[in-house]
Amino acid sequence: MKTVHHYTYEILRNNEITTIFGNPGSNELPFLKDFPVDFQYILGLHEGAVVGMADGYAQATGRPAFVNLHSAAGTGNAMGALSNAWNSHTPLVITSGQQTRAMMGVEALLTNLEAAQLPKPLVKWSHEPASAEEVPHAIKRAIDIAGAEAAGPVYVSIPYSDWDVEVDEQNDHLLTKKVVDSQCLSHHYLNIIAGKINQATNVAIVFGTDIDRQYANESAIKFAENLNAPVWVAPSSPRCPFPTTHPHFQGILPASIAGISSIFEQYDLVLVFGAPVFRYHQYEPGEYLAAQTKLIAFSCDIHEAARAAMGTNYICDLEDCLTRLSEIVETKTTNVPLRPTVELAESSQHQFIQPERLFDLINQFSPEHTIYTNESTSTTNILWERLSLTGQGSYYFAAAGGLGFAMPAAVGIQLAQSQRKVVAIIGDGSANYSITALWTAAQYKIPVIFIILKNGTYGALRWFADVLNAKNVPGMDVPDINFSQIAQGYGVNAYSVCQDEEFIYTFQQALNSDKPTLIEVLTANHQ
Ligand code: TZD
Ligand code: CA
Repeated sequence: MKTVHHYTYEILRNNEITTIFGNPGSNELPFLKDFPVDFQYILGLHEGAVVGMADGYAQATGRPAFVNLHSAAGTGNAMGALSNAWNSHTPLVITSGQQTRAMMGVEALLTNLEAAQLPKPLVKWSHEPASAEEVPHAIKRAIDIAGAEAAGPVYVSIPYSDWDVEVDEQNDHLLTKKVVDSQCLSHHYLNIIAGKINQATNVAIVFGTDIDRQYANESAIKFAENLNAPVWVAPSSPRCPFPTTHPHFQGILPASIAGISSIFEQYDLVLVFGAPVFRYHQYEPGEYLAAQTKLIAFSCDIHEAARAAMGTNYICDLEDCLTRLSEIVETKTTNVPLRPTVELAESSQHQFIQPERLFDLINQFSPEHTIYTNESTSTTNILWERLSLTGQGSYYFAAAGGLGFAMPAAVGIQLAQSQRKVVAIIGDGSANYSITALWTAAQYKIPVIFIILKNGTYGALRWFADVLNAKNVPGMDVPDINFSQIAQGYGVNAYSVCQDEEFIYTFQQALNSDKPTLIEVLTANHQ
């Protein structure tokens, strides 16, 4: 007879999952015992970093990633990271160890109370199997639910007494069982949509994160070119769906109601593909859209579509609908507006490198196909203006704005994409939330380049305090943190720089290294 342990690893293998991200405790040891040689275990030192790494890995592979956390405390530590995974439609199968069934009732130490409730509402499905016999089925069910559109995290709590239980060989069916989901628009709807596009005079396109996640980038370019329409990237987009170097690219939309409607005032039709309508942030009230502007959106996610404040919203596969629409829409004859050219920043004469200049240098010296993760909050607009983000999977940002994503995500992405360079651009505030990702990068020789922008403050919050007219707010500064010492303590080569030449030199060294590097860059003179 085969055990729950046996079937679980077989199911994972059959679903091409052989990497486990985790932080173990006693409840998890019976799952991890006799760890198969064809699997790799990636140890994270804090569960926020564990889920952040798995999130990056899942996003970069386009496949569900597997996580093993320690009971309630481990799950609790991971909740911030889970909010990002939930919002980026990242397929994650998160398991946690539960107390042995015999002692759950008396609530022995490490019992996960109402385990299935704990990660809600940030999971698509959450479950604790009613018996050991159900565990293999629950694992397969979790993988299928996580991966199907709209993809997202799921959670399974497994009592540690279950692993050695022998189960029915009918479970063999789970090894070949498949779920295929396909959401193609009918001809009927496609023709209605094409009719509306063809009738419109001025059309604007918005591309969002799911274009990149569903590998629809090339179809998005063809569609925009065939239609001859300008393209914006959706507000707060966690991925880059359209090349920032393309002549149709107009920039990233502002994240406010009034800001968006004023940009689209002159258009009679806005088409949104693969983004919420819209992911607002700062509250600037106004019309959602001007009266003359209509909106049609295409999404993989019914909740996203249902919560949109306006428009006609279709649930469909993005690649399919873009390709088929491209064939039937008529090219617009209006000119695509030219984006004002961004002047390269001057070298600073001071003992610091201004962010604009730093981004220009990063852009100039990064090799082709570099992947960036970003958690330098006050410089995000500068990044979108100055970095060449081209090709699929070139940019990752915390989808829920939860800090502590971009450092571990970079480690997971680099693990998945050994052929491309991964550069993590991190603020000196953000760097503290998942700093332990440095240790995993060092131990597993994952050669991420971490660039820390050191301005000594929570810059984005200072900006927000102005927007909210909130004066005399405490807790806005983070002085006196030595990131190169911290990084060295975790085993990562690290440098502190404040001038262009120093940065260029260390960055080039880092690009040629097969180990991770941290470069701490002074970006303001008040520390
Ligand atoms: N905690 C978590 C987990 N997520 C958050 N988003 C915040 C706190 C609030 N927060 C922001 O939204 S931006 C920010 C904080 C604290 C400042 C980040 O500072 P930084 O970057 O040094 O990383 P800048 O460029 O100086 O803003
Ligand atoms: Ca900062």
